[in-house]
Amino acid sequence: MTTEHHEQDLAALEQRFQARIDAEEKIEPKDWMPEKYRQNLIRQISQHAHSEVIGMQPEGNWITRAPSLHRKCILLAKVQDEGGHGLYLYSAAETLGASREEMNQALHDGRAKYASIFNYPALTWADIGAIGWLVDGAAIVNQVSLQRTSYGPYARGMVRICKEESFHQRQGYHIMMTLARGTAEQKAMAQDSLNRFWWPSLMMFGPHDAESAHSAQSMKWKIKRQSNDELRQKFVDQSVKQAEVIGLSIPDPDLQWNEQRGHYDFGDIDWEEFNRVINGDGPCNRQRLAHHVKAHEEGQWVRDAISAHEAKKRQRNDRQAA
Ligand code: BYC
Repeated sequence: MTTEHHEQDLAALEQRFQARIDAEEKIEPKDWMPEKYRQNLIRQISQHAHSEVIGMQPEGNWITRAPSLHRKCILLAKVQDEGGHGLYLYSAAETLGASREEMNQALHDGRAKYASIFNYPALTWADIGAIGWLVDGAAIVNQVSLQRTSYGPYARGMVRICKEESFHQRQGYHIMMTLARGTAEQKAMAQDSLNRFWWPSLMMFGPHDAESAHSAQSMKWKIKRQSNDELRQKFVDQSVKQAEVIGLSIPDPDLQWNEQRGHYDFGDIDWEEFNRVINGDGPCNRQRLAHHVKAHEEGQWVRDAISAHEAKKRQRNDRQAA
């Protein structure tokens, strides 16, 4: 085949692919897809998976210090859920040809990112409330939208993840509500936590649409269904009312209802801070990554044992078949 023919074939395949996307068909692992679609999905899904797993660290830190047995059981279950979410997502990325080893290596080398929010410390028990309420709350807004993403395995993974995230969000809000109704000291602790987690939560949605490197192509391929700014606005609108109900105030003097837009206006995000954190220089980046590398190395014997067991099983099956 000549190069010209090859290019014509490729253009026809790409056109058919876009027509399937436009018709709201889901793309499945064995379907033809443009290489850039595959790469972009591996990037986003693996970073999403890394976020779930790294996100276990700030909360895991509080399991032994939860204020009651009941809270401890709930937090333990929630942190385990996050690990499970990571596994669904790694599996979805594996259907695109990425291996777990490659994805882990990219995380450890600093080539793959994870959500900026997990580079902030969980300093008090109220932070566990704020993480559930705001961080899981932001994650749900983003993930509800991703339930309609064009890649089948990712979309189906999101449906299940969203169900669990809504429980996580409620447990966080319940912690905040309990503290806000408690002593003056407890209420102050809840407010301090909201003050520290509010702005980093808004950063979870990524840069403004005009600055977002991947958005235009991702929207065309329906990998993303709503833009970074649209989703951020949705999150602000829902959170203002939730803060009001429990008597906490959002730390933004520019926050104001805009009758004309039908949305809240809000202040400027500190993009310098955002860039610092996503490029490895946030308050806990080094600590989070070092912990992940250590846990991965300490788990080597488990991976070795599984491989040895699989090899023995194969040998046994081969002998029986012979
Ligand atoms: N943090 O072109 P853009 C959870 C990067 S965890 C770090 O707009 P895109 C939970 C971006 O990757 C929930 N990096 O990118 C777990 C890109 O860099 P690269 C995590 C960020 O992909 C435990 C560059 O900036 N959710 O639920 O179109 C406990 C340019 O950005 C961030 C997901 O991962 C950020 N905040 O849009 C509690 C959802 N923002 O890759 C809760 C899936 C941007 O070129 N992901 N960057 O090096 C997405 O929806 C999209 O990837 C994003 C960014 C909206 C995050």
